[in-house]
Amino acid sequence: MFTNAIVRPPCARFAEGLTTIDAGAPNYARALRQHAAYCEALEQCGLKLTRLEADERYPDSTFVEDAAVIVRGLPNRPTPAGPPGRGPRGQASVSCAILTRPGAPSRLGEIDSIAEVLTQFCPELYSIQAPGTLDGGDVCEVEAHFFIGISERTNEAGAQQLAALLAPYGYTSSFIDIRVVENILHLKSALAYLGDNRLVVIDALANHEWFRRYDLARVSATEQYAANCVRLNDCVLVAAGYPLFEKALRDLGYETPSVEMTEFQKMDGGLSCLSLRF
Ligand code: CIR
Repeated sequence: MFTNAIVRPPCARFAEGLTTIDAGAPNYARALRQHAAYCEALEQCGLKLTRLEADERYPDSTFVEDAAVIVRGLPNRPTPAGPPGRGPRGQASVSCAILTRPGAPSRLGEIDSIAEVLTQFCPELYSIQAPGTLDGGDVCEVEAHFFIGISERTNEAGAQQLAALLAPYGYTSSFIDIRVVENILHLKSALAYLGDNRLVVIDALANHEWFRRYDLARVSATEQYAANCVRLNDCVLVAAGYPLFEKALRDLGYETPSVEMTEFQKMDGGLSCLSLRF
């Protein structure tokens, strides 16, 4: 159950952000429209939004997911700070947040404003320390387990620090090296958890030993971008334009609202990275 999300629109310098995609510059006006539609979709899925102002200092700052990992309380599990992590309506509440240390130097400064807003929601805040690096896009929460991608952005020191911070809250972690997988910036470009023991995974990672115990919804190479989807309460929010994957999800019984992501895709951004959800 998710009740909240933090979002930030792209800034006017959005096109100056990092990208490995050769699809031309994003159209800023269209990016703003797509972001507005994304926010509306989150609200339709029942989330209350905290909207940060665009930050002109950091062209990639709309990708807020990379700046923090929000840790929700596990049912019936006391947190290190005290009582079990349950919110007022029985939903999982936030136990702590871990501020990341993005692997791209141009993004390091994004953390400060995220730290500020997270103090409103999180009883404890921790930080990844040098020489560790970690991008939130490499962190995939699956019930009481976290898959952490080792990537061009997240190094082993960062992954190990995150695992150590999560352990007292009852979470186990495992590391998945995605540096060998082509065209994948972050682990969550290739993996999503839908609940009910079901993972969405790209074909190239589907045979990984860690995923054997899950039901897999596989995404073919032609629709790889669609793997970055988000389960939000009764819905799975997907990127528009991937009919095979959308149909597969519908056949599994999910509602699949979709949003246009073309301008974010040009900047290597996926659907999940535009929000921090809790
Ligand atoms: C970057 O390269 O850092 C941004 N242009 C895109 C980050 C996308 N983040 C994500 O998928 N979690």
